[in-house]
Amino acid sequence: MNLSTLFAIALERTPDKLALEFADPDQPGAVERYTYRELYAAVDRWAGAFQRLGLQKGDRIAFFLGNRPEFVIAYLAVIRIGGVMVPVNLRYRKREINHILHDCTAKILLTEAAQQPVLDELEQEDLAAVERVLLVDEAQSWLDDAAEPSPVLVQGEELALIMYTSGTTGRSKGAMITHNNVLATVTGLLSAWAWDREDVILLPLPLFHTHGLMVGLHCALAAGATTRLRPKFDLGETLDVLGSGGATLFFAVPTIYFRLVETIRGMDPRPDFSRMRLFCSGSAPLPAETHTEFEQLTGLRILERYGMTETGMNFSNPYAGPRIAGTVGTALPGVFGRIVDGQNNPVQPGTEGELLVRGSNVFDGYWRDPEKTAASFSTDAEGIRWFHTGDLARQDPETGYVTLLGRRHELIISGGFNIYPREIEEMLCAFAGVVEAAVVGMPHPEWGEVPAAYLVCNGSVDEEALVVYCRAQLASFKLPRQFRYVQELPRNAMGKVQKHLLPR
Ligand code: MCA
Ligand code: AMP
Repeated sequence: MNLSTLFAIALERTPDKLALEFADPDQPGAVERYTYRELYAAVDRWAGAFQRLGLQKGDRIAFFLGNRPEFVIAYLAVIRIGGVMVPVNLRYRKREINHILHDCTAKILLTEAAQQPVLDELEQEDLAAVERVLLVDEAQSWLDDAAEPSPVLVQGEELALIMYTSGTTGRSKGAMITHNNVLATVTGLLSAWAWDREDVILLPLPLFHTHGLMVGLHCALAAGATTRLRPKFDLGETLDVLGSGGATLFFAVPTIYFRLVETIRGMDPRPDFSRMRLFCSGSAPLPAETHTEFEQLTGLRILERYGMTETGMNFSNPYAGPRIAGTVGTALPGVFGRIVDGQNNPVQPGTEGELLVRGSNVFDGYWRDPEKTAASFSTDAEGIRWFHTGDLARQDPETGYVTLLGRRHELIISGGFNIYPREIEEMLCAFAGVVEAAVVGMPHPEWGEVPAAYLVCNGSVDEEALVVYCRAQLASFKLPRQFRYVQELPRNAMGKVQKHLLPR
């Protein structure tokens, strides 16, 4: 079994059912719709075209593409012929894109005309490994109606995706995700959340990340449900669609629930979400106040779950049982979790430790990085290999539910996007006058956390120029929201910066 064979089930059972609807709230009236039959007919054409353009089994194709039907069609075409899709965060700039294109040696860069300003920044050197840059807006020139794709045998253990995660060492690393990994997460979620072909999901989350792609799109396609894809989250349209019975499912990050609560609180009458059967939250901790107020305002209790790029989904509150605020519930079907101490020995329920997971959902390792791969796994006394999530957790002795307490590493999560301080610190230290930098996450009601930078400078630093410099080098969500100037950074006897002593 591979992903394409799983998705083919819906095509066989309900070919004329609506698979995908795409609408851009900024362009009212322009709606694109595809039944399953139409969707997979387009997938065939694109798969044949990619083969003619030289994409072979195992080749990487980077997607620098917004949410749109062509993203879905091209992705399904790529995995159908054994290609490996490498999604790139649309907010990334030249330096971040360059790293990914070089690291995965992408043969093709698939993008769109709307990204032209960023494409213009890319130089020959950035695209050295790339044989072709294709704009989906010009697809008609390379698609051929007549050509059928040649069949390719794709095994479950072969790669479907390389997804780049923010790196603790400053540069992101590619998580190798196989067809089997995705199949494990998708089949686990289909049963855990009772997906049904009558479901309709409103999906404004970016398809370049696990939440939108794996949890949203994959499950909908596998269930034979309908996806109402949007280019981005739009508060007004979301309330219109969900409040008029236009969806049964909505998945979002806490920042989006925060915005929904802020708005619904002032609405009279309140929106009618009676057709909705499931609101899910993940990617960052959902504050208990948001969870509680959402229920007070709507009568519906959000289901919080926990996942990672490297593992897909791991834990979930129950669909049918009690959903407890501040917890991520229990392990999903096929996933095993264990909380350990510093020596990797399991701790008693109620005790804090690092959460390890294993299961078919867990990725193969980091692309061309056996050292980081080895450092992320450990083997227990029975010879079983566990992945170290880096998340600190505690299991409730009564309910068995797990609460996440923080992270072993310094990851900052802002609005569901990950930021590693080290990457920003290295950038800041390369700026004239900055001697040392420490970046920390400041609590923020809407974004969860935002980065702030403590700087030790040699003389005065032109902050305006520093901001312009950061904007040119970093995705905008990584930009420090505050710069604080200090004489020195607090250090311990070993000389290591004590970030917890820096005021937040
Ligand atoms: C946008 N901005 C942000 C963020 N998003 N700043 C901090 N954190 C963010 N997440 C900034 C932009 O850079 C811009 O700054 C300004 O806000 C307005 O941008 P805009 O695009 O209009 O923002 P928005 O549309 O309001 O976006 C907010 C959002 C979006 C809808 C919450 O960030 C989003 O879709 N987040 C979801 C991310 C996601 O899917 N994560 C899942 C990862 P300026 O004006 O200065 O340029 S997968 C994962 O974590 C695991 C596996 C899991 O468990 O799911
Ligand atoms: P990423 O590598 O971008 O996929 O982010 C994965 C990280 O997001 C996890 O290791 C957690 O730290 C965090 N995360 C995901 N879901 C939750 C959640 N429900 N509560 C708290 N943190 C979460």
